[in-house]
Amino acid sequence: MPTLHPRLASVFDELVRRNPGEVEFHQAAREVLESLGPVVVTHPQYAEAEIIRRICEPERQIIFRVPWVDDSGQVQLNRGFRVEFNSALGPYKGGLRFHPSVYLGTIKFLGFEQIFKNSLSGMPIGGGKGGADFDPKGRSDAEVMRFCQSFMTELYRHIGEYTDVPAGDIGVGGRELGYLFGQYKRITNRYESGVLTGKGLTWGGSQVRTEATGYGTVYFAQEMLKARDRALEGSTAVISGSGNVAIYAAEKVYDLGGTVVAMSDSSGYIVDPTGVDIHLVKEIKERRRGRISEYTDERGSGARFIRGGSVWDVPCDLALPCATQNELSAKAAASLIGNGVLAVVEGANMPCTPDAVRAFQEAGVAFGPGKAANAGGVATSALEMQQNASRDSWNFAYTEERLHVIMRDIHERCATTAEEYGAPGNYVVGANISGFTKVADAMLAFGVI
Ligand code: NDP
Ligand code: 2IT
Repeated sequence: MPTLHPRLASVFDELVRRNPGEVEFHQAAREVLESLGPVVVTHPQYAEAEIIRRICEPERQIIFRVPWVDDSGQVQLNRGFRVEFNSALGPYKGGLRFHPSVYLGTIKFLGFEQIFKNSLSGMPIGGGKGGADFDPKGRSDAEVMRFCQSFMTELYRHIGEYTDVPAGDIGVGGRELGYLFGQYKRITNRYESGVLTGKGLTWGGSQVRTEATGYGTVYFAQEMLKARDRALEGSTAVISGSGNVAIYAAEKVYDLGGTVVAMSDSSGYIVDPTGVDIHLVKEIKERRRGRISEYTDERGSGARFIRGGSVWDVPCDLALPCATQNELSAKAAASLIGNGVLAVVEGANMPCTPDAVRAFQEAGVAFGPGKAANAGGVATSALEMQQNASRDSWNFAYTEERLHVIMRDIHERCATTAEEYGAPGNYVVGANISGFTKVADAMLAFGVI
């Protein structure tokens, strides 16, 4: 593990002591602190004003009970969270995750990442994240609706267009956002479109928001490859996950002339050497809420399903982890490197372990961290807020072009900052320093609050 500047080491020690057991939060914070060494030297004012310590402490953390009744009449109980991490640049902004593994440490790591990602996006949004340890798998629509209504019955008092604007994440898509928005509107008696993003197109949503994270990740990958005189056209890609981010990343890989050879879900992965049929994946995962294993039954012809195992054993030029945190280990990195991968670009949040990231960097593989590469989702959420505020709606082509420009700008910001701080080509350093300094300058301007 790289050593930390002494000033940052004491911040990290304090963070571990104050947040015991929250290992993902420790991991996300450590990565940012490792990048900030040169900033402490060039900008002593940040450390003097304790900006780095303050940025590691959420402004507010809300934990609440979510009781609901299942289809058999049984009372169920979940725990809900909203961590309002930093509002220096705008209202707290970040998704809601519904997954049985969610605990405070998950939401804190995601909220922490979100501060720097949102800053880097160039949009006026702060950082936050929320969710619950609710498992939507196997639940009926009516059960998901009752859960969402109960969740919003507490959450509504903490959010608002100028305060905190949630959206989707794992387990939260169009269906859940519909139930959440409906309940917010009912409780508050306000049609406050800007309170949530990722809304349906007929009730205040933005074109391209559904596609934005996946499309943006691939636009970012395209810029990374261009910077190395390589092209996405003609390349093969392996994508983990088969949810929102993975599906639209795959769609954009095809749009730009590449081929997706493998995708996965939590039970295993499919390999289709002639190219994964993304229409079939959409039908199975989006429409039927089925399992990726169903793909081979319907596709036939050479496609295989491997239960368990690692999707990263499939040789490819481009690896796009789009499922969940720490899904790509050092062992998986060694396998990808051995098979000649050119670039690894994170569609998910923190999917590569620190050892895996180091292995890619040491092997000279281009590595795009999630807080830069997947920022297209939240950036398009900010475009949705902009449309809601002006009661306008833009067409698909215009909105996608805005997203494309945003992703090129983020790439440029990361590359320039990395170079400025003596780490050319290191997008982790570029993203962390660039994201941090903007927030830190705003916090300095506000004084000690
Ligand atoms: P979805 O719920 O749509 O899809 C998640 C996918 O990842 C599914 O295929 C799921 O498989 C798989 N997955 C989830 N948890 C695990 C796990 N513990 N182990 C193995 N596989 C898992 O979520 P999204 O596509 O929205 O999110 C994917 C990632 O992208 C997350 O890290 C999220 O934070 C990040 N992200 C999402 C954004 C968005 O706009 N939605 C924006 C930026 C980042 P299964 O169905 O079997 O559970
Ligand atoms: O991790 C993320 O950036 C998201 N889940 C999207 C957040 C948002 O507010 O659109």
